[in-house]
Amino acid sequence: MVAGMTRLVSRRTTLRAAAGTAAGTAFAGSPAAHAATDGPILKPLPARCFVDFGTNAEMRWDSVAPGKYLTDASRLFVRNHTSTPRIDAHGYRLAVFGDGLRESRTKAGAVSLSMADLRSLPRITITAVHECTGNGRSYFDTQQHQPAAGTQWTMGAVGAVTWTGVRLADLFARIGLAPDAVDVMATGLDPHYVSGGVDYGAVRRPFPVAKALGDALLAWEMNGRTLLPDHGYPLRLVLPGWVGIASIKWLGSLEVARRPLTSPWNTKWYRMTGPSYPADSPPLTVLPVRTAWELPAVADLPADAGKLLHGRSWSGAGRIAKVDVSIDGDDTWLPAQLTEPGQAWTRWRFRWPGATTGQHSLMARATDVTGRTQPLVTPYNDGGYFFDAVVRQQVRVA
Ligand SMILES: Nc1nc2c(c(=O)[nH]1)N[C@H]1C(S)=C(S)[C@@H](COP(=O)(O)O)O[C@H]1N2
Ligand SMILES: [Mo]
Repeated sequence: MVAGMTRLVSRRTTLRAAAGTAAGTAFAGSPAAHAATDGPILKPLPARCFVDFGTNAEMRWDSVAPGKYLTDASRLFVRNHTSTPRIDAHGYRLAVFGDGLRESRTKAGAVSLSMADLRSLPRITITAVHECTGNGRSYFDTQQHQPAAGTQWTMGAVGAVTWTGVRLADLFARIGLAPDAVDVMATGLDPHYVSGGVDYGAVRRPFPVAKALGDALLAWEMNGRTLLPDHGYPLRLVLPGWVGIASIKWLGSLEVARRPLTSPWNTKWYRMTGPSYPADSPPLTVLPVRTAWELPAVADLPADAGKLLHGRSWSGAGRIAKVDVSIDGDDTWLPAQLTEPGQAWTRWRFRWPGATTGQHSLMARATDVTGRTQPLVTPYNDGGYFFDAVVRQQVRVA
């Protein structure tokens, strides 16, 4: 395979050298060559299953089937900075360049990989939690009375899916990295992100080489099927356990550098900012522990004995060890039954004995194997990130 990749790389280099600038325009670095958009989100967003925010859409937890472990691609939340591009997989190329490659390459001289090239590499399938950094943001307002600007997600900007693709470590082993490579910049092919009159360029975020050589994946399948356009077709980066923004969709290029890289997505956004955080608070990486009930925001339940309630808990760092439920406002906590104990994403159920008629506020909190758990209050941050406090689930029993 190493020899194959060497041939592949040198063949393309030769092609490019021969074709000069013509090949330069054909390559994936230019979104105009491949990306046409005709709506912020292309997949259907039935109101029963989604809250539609325009460029973003969250999954309704009360539409989740308790019997299903993974989240269907058709039901998974979408978070677009602009809109879903339509990319022709045949013309698609991933560009890999930078001075962090063993053989330093400029963008114009990048290693250029087709989907067929990538599919010829060893493939793996992993299961991972996929979640937006700002999931739960609306609770800063509704539960803590301190609103944070941004999409007012409840807890539905999350799912668990399988990803199939090639390990970035395997690709980089074939291309060859410099021993002192530091950072990798992943850049998307979607339209530039323009906000408040400022063009911030293509959506892009750097990450350390250590993560690239760890569990990072270049994925072309979700749940065993070709990626949907909204989720990054034909290729996206997946950084398991990390904030959603780290997993760049419609991946156009990877720049490997021997110096730290920056973009507004790791300097301006997706960091903790606000009165209680230092100015140099680091870019957010590992997702916190969170929990959702498979119920609407206010659930109406009939007043009969022994209600079986369902929910899920997840963590970016580790596996969920236990989930506890309080039906008396934090006085006593009772264990929920975990369906997949020890997984990063687990279903759970809780039998609520003899609920009295009237209004109730239920609490559920998970603890992962690293001991991280959910607080009763999440310290405020301007971006509304990482709301991991216990959500008060409203229930009306009649
Ligand atoms: N190119 C590109 N990649 C992107 C984004 C984007 O707007 N453009 N959004 C990011 C954010 S903030 C999140 S939470 C996830 C959402 O992935 P999904 O829409 O497939 O659920 O993709 C990330 N990758
Ligand atoms: Mo996100």
